[in-house]
Amino acid sequence: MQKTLLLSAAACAALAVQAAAKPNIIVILADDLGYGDVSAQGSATIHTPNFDRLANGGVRFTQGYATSATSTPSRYALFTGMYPWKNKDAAILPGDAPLLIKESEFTLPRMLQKAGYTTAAIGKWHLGMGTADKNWNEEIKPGAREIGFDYSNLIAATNDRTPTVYVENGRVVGLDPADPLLVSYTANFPGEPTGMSHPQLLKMHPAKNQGHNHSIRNGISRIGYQKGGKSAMWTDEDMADYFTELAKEFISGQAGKPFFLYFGLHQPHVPRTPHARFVGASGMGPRGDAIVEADWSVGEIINHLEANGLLENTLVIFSSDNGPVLNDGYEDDAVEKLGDHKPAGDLRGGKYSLYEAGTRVPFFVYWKGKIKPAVSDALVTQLDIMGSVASLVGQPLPVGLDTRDYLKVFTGKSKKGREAIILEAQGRVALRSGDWVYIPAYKGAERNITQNELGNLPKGGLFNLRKDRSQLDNRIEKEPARAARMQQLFKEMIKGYAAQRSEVPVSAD
Ligand code: NG6
Ligand code: CA
Repeated sequence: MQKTLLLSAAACAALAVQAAAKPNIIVILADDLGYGDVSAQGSATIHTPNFDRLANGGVRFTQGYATSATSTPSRYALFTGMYPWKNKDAAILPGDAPLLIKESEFTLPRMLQKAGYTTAAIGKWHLGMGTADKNWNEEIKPGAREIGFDYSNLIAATNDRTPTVYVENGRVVGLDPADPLLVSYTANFPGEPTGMSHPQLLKMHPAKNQGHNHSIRNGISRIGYQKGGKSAMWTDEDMADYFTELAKEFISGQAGKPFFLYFGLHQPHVPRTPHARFVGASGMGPRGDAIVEADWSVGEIINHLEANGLLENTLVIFSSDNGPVLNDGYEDDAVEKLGDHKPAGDLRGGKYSLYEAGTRVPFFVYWKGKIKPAVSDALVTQLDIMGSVASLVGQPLPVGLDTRDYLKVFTGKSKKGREAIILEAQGRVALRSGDWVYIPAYKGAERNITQNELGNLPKGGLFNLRKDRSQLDNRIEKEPARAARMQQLFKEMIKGYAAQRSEVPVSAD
């Protein structure tokens, strides 16, 4: 009897060690949240106590980057550890796109499965699912499960794209077989109302010349067409509650086994449709209110971990897939009600941009009791989450990946971040190296339809980000030797890939 007791005590100790060695891992990725959209980053114009809790209680990176200035490529890099500009298909995907990541690819969730983790993807996906000619009324395969997620409940693309349904483990949730769901990105289904033909049905209107005027769901016209599937259609205002509840349920369901949760917030991407209890919360209209709602959602998850005694055994990484944008497709007062708020803080540009605000985003790494609160100026990128997590859980990585191990930097034990990162914005690439960023010469518009500055500079750009955070002093012609050195390094790093998917060719000189 005594022996049994002793054994079980030893077994308990072993389990405790194992649990400590395998912390839960949560990656929360906001959608279009800017560097300045978090009150912990100096803004007195918005109040985000839960983002701040992670920022101030963990390592807050002042130079933390998304891989890209748009969603699909950033998420692709997060899950594959590969630079997205190496894959010409890693660009903003329509809602009916096939799965972008190959089933054979090594992925972050698959690696964690090998390490004994139960894995889940909840929220925004935007990596395609199924085949190109999929039937939405059958099992949609391959999808999140085939690249390593044990559980998934997702929106296929963005909240402004059809189909406006949730897909749980490859099946559209709540579908009535008598009313099949049809989706098209080429033509409307005869007789179906669109934002163009039936503007009187809209409660939120598309912005001029920005599309978003196809099929209507919930008084909001979207990009893309759909028909049927009425019982499965989401209600935008309930989306935050829906996904937050699912995340909490998933966490509760793991009963002490290590888990990995990817939580893709849909805010503050358009259409911005916060639940009624957040309407008016920010004084900035729907964009600010959606941020307050996202902050609530993060608070719910952190509080839930705490209530379940899991906070000290959970590594939480919080970031955004790309920088901010105001008018991204709907007339929602984002510009009109902005007031003094600066979504990008003191950074230049925004979503879609090669200027800093395209990719430099909120980036916080929180682990209660394990990571000391700190502000770090180290250069870090979401690309290295995979390599660092591999190191944390002791899993090997195949050769040839772009991700690297910066676990010490992410956990605040070192301030020696990356030497260099290639940044990407809609196929255009730039080099961040040391204190400097080198932006090759790109033709193309100064701003896109959102009015965000794109970083297309006819002679290229060279900025010292330490001295000139806001990129007001272009040194490209003033420091030719440095420009040449950076251009050389840039060419070496992008060898063989550079021009393959640029809207305008990368200029060689
Ligand atoms: C753009 C959409 C924009 C948004 C973006 C994807 C137009 C004019 N604009 O093409 O509204 O949906 O794609 O955003 O169609 S992302 O954050 O998911 O990358
Ligand atoms: Ca985004």
